[in-house]
Amino acid sequence: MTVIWKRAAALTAAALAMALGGSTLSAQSASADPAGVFRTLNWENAADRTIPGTPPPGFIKQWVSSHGATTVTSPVRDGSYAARFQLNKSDPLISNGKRAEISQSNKQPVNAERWYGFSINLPSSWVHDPSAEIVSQWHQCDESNCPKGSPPLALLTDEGHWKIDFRGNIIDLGPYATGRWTDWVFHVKWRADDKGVLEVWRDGQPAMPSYTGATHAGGPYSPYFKFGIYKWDWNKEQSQSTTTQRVMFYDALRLGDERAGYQDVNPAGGGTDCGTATLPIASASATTFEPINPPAQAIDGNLSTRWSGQGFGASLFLDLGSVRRTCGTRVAWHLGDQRWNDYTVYTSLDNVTYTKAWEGRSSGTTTGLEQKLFTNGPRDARYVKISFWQNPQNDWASITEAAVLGS
Ligand SMILES: [Ca+2]
Ligand SMILES: [Ca+2]
Repeated sequence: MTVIWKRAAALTAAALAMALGGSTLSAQSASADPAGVFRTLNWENAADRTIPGTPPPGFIKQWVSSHGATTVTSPVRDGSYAARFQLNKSDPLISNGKRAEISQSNKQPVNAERWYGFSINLPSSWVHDPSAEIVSQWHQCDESNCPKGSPPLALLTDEGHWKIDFRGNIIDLGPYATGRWTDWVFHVKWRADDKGVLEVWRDGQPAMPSYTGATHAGGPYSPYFKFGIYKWDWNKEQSQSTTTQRVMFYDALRLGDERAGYQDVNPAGGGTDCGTATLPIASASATTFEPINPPAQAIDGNLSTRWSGQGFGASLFLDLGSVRRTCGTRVAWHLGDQRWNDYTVYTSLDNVTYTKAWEGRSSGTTTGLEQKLFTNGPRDARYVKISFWQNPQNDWASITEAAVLGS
């Protein structure tokens, strides 16, 4: 289903990428939580690993069984730990529903601007089901003078698709993939007047058109965030569901206020898997090369050997051997301390369709490896293409070493 916003201000993907690009470097070098991120819950801090007995500090327990919410060491989006939620159809009710959720306080400040970043891993057991389930939601306040009704915003899975329910509009985001992490960033200005904003990104790409206008129905508080599994259908007498259990993993939650930005809460920005890990490369090839400098010399671990190919658009291809989660490259250029090189990094799943992941210029001040994280965060890829455009001295692409970052 397609939603046409009455007051939509659509942001093109290109404009968004440009807007995001400016803040990429500062976020990459940040070691502590940046200003504006008021809570990180990535389960790496021992004091946060309180489940299933009690909720992490500052959060509220909304699970009833010991299997409801636990920490695990695999799979993880970042670091060494993630949360695992399990909801069985036979579980008792809590807060009038079948749910295994962790909740913020229900008293969020009125007119709050918030950034929410998190990553969800649906395992292969997350089979298609005729009834939907909510995996993250923003619930209106519970006080007596709050407007009643459904949560103004929810992320759900339904019939094999990711969907957003925003004030009763269902926005179909297309099929979900199981067995991998999907990164989400939500930016909301919680307003009951026309000054509200909703923006959503999935895996570094805009997931829906930007929306401006009222984001909730008002009241003395802004909506509060809950995450985990909520499957209301299991509490109906005429349940449509054909499943009896749901298990999912959740990691890299960051909550930011109006001082934060996209990269501050982006799961890809804080993930250790994008800091130091380089992926094995099965083989290298190129569109062109001179016989004494073949493409294999760009992946031999030796900065004194190189691939050299002549001409505008000369390209080096790196094959990872299988689809991996990739998040950037490290490239060292021959004579890299004497001249810069303009180049573009593309990725591909099939070696047929390539999409741009990064574009820019090397520093011109080092012969060592220079790291460039992908502009819009991690992506699945098997093939990485590095295309040379120009340097100030000649028309030769000469890369001494190239590596791919990922997990
Ligand atoms: Ca973690
Ligand atoms: Ca080399």
